[in-house]
Amino acid sequence: MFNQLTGNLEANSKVGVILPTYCEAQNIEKLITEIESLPLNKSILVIDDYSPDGTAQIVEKLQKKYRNLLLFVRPQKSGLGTAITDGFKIFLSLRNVPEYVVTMDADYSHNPKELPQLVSKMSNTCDLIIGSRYCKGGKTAGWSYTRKVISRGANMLARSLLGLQPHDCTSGFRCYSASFLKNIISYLHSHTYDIQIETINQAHTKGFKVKETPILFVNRKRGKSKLSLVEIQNYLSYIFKTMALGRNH
Ligand SMILES: Nc1nc2c(ncn2[C@@H]2O[C@H](COP(=O)(O)OP(=O)(O)OP(=O)(O)O)[C@@H](O)[C@H]2O)c(=O)[nH]1
Ligand SMILES: [Mg+2]
Repeated sequence: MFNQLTGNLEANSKVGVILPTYCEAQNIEKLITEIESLPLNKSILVIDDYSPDGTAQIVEKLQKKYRNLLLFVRPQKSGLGTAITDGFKIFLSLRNVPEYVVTMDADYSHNPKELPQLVSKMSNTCDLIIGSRYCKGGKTAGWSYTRKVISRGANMLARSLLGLQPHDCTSGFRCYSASFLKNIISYLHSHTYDIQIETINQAHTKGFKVKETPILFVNRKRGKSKLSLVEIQNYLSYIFKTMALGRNH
């Protein structure tokens, strides 16, 4: 199913880290190096959409150095939602499934130094920890006024129209338990940024516990944002479809 997957598939890691990438050549090497240096038993999985800037080639070079670095290259840009879902499927299909799966952006908006803290908040009573910009102690830095309004508006809609509880429903810096992912994987259909609310929605529907922990989100310094009108439209259409059809559709 995942023919284009390379790297050591026999690793026995506690944490699987998914890095979705589209044109992150300016960020990816430093980010992987920094995650590798963390005191955590982890594997890293880059899901790249054939980035024309050579992101995947940089990862291939790093695979010679890091045995726990996996790479899955898809033939074209296919959306953040399907990238994350493919990442979940890959980790769940390994012989040694990691106990936890972390997702984070590859543009340095999420600080890898906060990753161990995120994982440490997981417990028997929690299945999803959201690195939150909007709970007490969370922050964003470097965003334009428009970007802040988009993010706040997206959260306001998810909370008020879908009844989701977290203060930050759209953050991509998260830690999931593998048992929760096994339970919801066949229900995930999001193509783009709506994946972030679809997973929370699934947790609420199926009675899994979601918590937040504060993070500092810093606007990307290198490379371009991939958030476009199409992504915003997809996000809104997920919300309205869920309202119309109910949570279980
Ligand atoms: N594989 C894959 N990765 C994607 C796709 N779209 C976005 N990404 C990655 O997902 C992460 C988040 O995308 P960003 O462009 O940073 O989106 P954002 O953080 O909402 O927007 P900014 O705040 O403007 O950076 C980054 O690591 C991107 O490279 C996609 O279609 N395919
Ligand atoms: Mg970003």
